[in-house]
Amino acid sequence: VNISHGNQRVAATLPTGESVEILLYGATVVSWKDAAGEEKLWLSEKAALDGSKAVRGGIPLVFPVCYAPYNLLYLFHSYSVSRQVTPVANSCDKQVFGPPPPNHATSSLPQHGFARTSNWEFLGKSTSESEAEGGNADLSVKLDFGLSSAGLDAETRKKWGYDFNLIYSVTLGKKSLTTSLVVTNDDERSFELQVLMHTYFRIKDITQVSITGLQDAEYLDKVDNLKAKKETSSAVKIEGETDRVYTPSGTVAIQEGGKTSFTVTRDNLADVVLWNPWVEKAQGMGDYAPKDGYKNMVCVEAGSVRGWQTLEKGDAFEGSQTITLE
Ligand code: TA6
Repeated sequence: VNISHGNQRVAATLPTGESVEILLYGATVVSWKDAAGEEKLWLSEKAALDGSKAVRGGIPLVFPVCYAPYNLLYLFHSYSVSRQVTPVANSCDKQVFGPPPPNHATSSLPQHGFARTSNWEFLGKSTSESEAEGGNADLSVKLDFGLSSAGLDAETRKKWGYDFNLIYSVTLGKKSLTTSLVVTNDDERSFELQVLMHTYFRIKDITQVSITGLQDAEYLDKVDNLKAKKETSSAVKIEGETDRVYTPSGTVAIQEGGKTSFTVTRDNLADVVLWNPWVEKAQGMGDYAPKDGYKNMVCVEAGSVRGWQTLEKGDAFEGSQTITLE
């Protein structure tokens, strides 16, 4: 396993050719290639890679808050209650309108929190061999990154002042990539968190893509005034701007032309955000290029974003996703 650590990034290559590259900025995975050197993640040609803003593409890490639809639903709800307009009465009320008061501890943080725009430390690597069929050992390499409250800039500390520690691990295997986050609460108080692994998958042609594993899952539809719906399709197509928070029961897969390209399994991350900006939104993002890039990407994002996880002092939260190439 070849590891290079420099120029604010860490790269690893397996003897069989697979590779991964992570910026210390945001611990953002910016490249994942298979043994043939084919790039599996979508990265905007205008993505800022100099630490000036969150990376447009790869796998940005969203923590401690995801301004997902439910947040807007919460604001919408409190707005409608204050205006004595009947609030959005729907099945997600109980799950979505959880305990947080209107001015939640994360409310003054930037969109999608501070993890993806903080400077992380490279904590080191470990390799492991797993017995593979046919006796040849499957080598994998795990790269660990750390961010703690002590490492946060003062301005962010002021906005969200809890003592915490994050360890984010990226494990590259022959046919898989696992990203795992461990959050420990080092504070005297408990705090609430959300996490989302905002993966931009590279695909050849969005018109040939369908997402499976979502059937019967409830979802919040951000492009249809946040209505709570139930997925009826066994293969969800992307035919326009799509922004949904699903709570699927099992493995989700990305198919191209009916053939599975990726499967995404989750551990302790109940939700999956499905996002494609489509034409107008792609046009409106300054760091989104090429403008027709929406045809070559789909975001399938494993996370815990509906409601909040409460982390008691001294406790740890762990969530991970494993993406497998089929
Ligand atoms: O994950 C979906 C989403 O929340 C969309 O609503 C859109 O805002 C997207 O993330 C990109 O957010 P960003 O802050 O990276 O521009």
